[in-house]
Amino acid sequence: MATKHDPSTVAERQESKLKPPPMYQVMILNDDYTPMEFVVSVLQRFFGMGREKATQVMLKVHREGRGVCGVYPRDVAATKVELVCSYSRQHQHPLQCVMEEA
Ligand code: TYC
Repeated sequence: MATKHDPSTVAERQESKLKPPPMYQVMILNDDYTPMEFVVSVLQRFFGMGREKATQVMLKVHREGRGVCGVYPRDVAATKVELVCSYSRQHQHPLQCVMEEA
């Protein structure tokens, strides 16, 4: 067909218009009651950290008040927040987990 667009040209134009999806930092907040060991286990279980990295992040949060556990697309970040909060409540700990746009 003479009027048909060259598909490669169309694809190129669409590609350049698509913005990358916004990313979200998932953070944990310090509190006075959650045991350090529990926080380390959460960072290992839900954020795939090794024990050393998890311990470093936990201590940073303990000293500075908050810290980043990972950066994810919105749905993944929201799911992590829910899982960490419900897991912490199941274990009777007040650990807070939040997300904010990166
Ligand atoms: N501050 C807590 C304690 O002294 C440990 C802790 C670290 C709690 C990080 C929460 O996100 C947190 N037991």
